[in-house]
Amino acid sequence: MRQRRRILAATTALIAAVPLAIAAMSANASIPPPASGWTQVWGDDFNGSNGSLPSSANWIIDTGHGYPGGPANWGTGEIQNYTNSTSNLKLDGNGNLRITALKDGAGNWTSARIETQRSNFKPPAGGKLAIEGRIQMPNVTGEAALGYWPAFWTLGSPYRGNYWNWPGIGEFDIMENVNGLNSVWGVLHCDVAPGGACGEFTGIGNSRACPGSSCQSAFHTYRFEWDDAAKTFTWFVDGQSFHQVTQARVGVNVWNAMTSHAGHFILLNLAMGGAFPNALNNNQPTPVAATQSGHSMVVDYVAVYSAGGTVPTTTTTTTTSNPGGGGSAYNELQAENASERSGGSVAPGDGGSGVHQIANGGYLKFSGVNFGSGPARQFYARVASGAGGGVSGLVEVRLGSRTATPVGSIAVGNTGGWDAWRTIPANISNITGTHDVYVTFTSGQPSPYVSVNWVKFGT
Ligand SMILES: [Ca+2]
Ligand SMILES: [Ca+2]
Repeated sequence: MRQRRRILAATTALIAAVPLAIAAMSANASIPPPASGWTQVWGDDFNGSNGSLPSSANWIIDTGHGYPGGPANWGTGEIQNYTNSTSNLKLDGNGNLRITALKDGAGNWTSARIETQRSNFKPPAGGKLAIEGRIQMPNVTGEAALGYWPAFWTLGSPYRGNYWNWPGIGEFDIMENVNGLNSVWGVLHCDVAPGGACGEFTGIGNSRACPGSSCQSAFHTYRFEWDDAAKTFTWFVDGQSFHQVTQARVGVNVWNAMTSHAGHFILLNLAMGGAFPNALNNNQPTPVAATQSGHSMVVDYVAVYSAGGTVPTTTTTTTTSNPGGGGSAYNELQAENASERSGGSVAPGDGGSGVHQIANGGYLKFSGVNFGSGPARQFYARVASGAGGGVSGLVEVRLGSRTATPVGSIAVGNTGGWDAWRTIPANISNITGTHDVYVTFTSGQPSPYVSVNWVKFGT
């Protein structure tokens, strides 16, 4: 499986020199409710008494040095023995799972690895799936951290019981980290190895430092979104997107091989040693004599959410009556009454109704809008956004065609929630006469980022 990683962040070893005095945040009381438009489909909050094992209804505990009949050392070169001992794997009584790596007097390492009983996590056709975990990496850095390799990831269901069909069945590394570096790696493994569409054994990855507090000193939220409509995989840390792979990049056949089976299962493990930590230790073996025993990966929750799925949001075109058609540019043009609409869905809000949760590629058309002699110099949009941190996009105005050059635009990020409505103005060049007005939605990421109640113009 996960073999070798690209060496993207060797220089981040310098972070070990920074004092790490920030206290770890405590566990959440519960799995957070889904964002608007999403439904929680599975989760484990790891509540239970101190010293108990995680729920056997949810999790399989992997033990030893590999699956029976599978690759040695779990296919990665990691050296630890996985056990089901509560010294290595337990609930802490405060709502967290703790996986702890331990070295015994003879120098042998033990740790733990679990995987979900369910192996059918996938988005509804045309919808989205999000896999999210709130995790604190082992709180150890520098030489004492060499060889630590915590991971939160998935494998395609056909891997279970076969063990030799990697990477064609797909592997999504939602969070990986080695050697106590302040970095999260997100990686896709696919197709064949070595080489192939994902450039194995490296995979298609990216990394970044954790926002705010380091990955080691605090909990962070790691999220992976699989969008079956947009055909994208997107990686987030604390709501900030840092990696995306599109179907176009790997090709339809490779994409289908990792998405058209029953789905994926989710894994949590804390490995010691192996190809990835060794690669970031100047290709020298890890762990080393100075590697400290007893540090834990702490997991507050793992949750799986889904959204949409009946109709791909970016290809839905609805023709409606248009009370504003032929009307004045200076009255509110109601989004829900647009002559044409692509994306989002009509729903109540802001004391009326609007088109909610529009993503990249959506648009609204208002036919025959009369600007008179104006001239109009202002554009206003009544919008709300509950988009995650770092998620944003543009609301653009175009005349005559939805591919015309925009005459004005508004950048929209989180307004404080999907019910937090604001009127945002933008300057536009002088407009007179009668035009078909297109309001278009453009973003570099696939998540819905804006709801619109109405738009209007001013002089
Ligand atoms: Ca919890
Ligand atoms: Ca409205």
